[in-house]
Amino acid sequence: GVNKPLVISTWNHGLPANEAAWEVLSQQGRALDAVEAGVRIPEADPEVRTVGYGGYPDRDGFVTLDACIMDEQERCGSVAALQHIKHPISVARKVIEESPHVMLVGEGALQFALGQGFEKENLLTEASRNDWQEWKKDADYQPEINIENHDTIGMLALDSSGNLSGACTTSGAAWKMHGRVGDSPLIGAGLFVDNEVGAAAATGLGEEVIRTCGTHLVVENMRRGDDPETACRKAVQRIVEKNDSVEDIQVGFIAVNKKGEFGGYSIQQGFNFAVYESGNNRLIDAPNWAAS
Ligand code: SD4
Repeated sequence: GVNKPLVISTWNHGLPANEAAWEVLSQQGRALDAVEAGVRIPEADPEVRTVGYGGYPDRDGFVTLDACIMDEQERCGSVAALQHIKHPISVARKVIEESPHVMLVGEGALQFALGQGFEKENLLTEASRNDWQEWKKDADYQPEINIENHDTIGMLALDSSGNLSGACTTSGAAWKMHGRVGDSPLIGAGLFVDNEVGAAAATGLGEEVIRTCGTHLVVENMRRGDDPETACRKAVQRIVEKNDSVEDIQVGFIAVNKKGEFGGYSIQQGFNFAVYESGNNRLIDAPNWAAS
């Protein structure tokens, strides 16, 4: 039988996010509603410094958010470099429902959000402002591996009807250049869903995920018969092959297939993901290339 419903998401912050998603899934709700409700938890949490409100700003002190969402009909919506809106994932969903487009960026995305009734807020918390001021003393851009064990949240759900959806949301790389867009809002990079096959999400250094169309690669691997973990491992292997050294690079993938099998794999140790299945929510340490 099919292992459903099921929800899986990246990092420690995936646990509370899964709880919110499970409330939808356990009532025969739609995977799309589940993933949106799920990732809104870390988006709103100022303690999560890598997603939404309270996220680290760019090097000029602006909190700019990236997010995308994709449903079982491969409809997708995305926002990038969006400022002042606490829930970019919900704006991304509105892009599907209320616009003829897939992706809106920057000022245009903000205007769209305000037009849809979203509230303009200050997202730079005291704590993140202080860290930014501390960083500015050296102003050294060096992406960190496994930032406090939470980075982007990517979430994938299989609902009781057997449909897949996914969501991905982040404040992006801390201290990035103003205007930098990562993998997280890019369909096929940070997130990909094909309801015939499976779904995948990515976390870590976005530039490397973009260069390899990471999650599209994971889903295509599953289409050719790989189980989810193997599909993720091969996408990690591709990134490893494209770099002279991956010592300073972390990328992690998670994936789910139509049977409700799931898996994850990362370059470095330290990546984990949360899985909620059969009424039980738990964290799993992903196998990784460095240890293989
Ligand atoms: C990104 N994958 O924007 C996201 C999160 C991150 O270092 O900042 N990773 O690249």
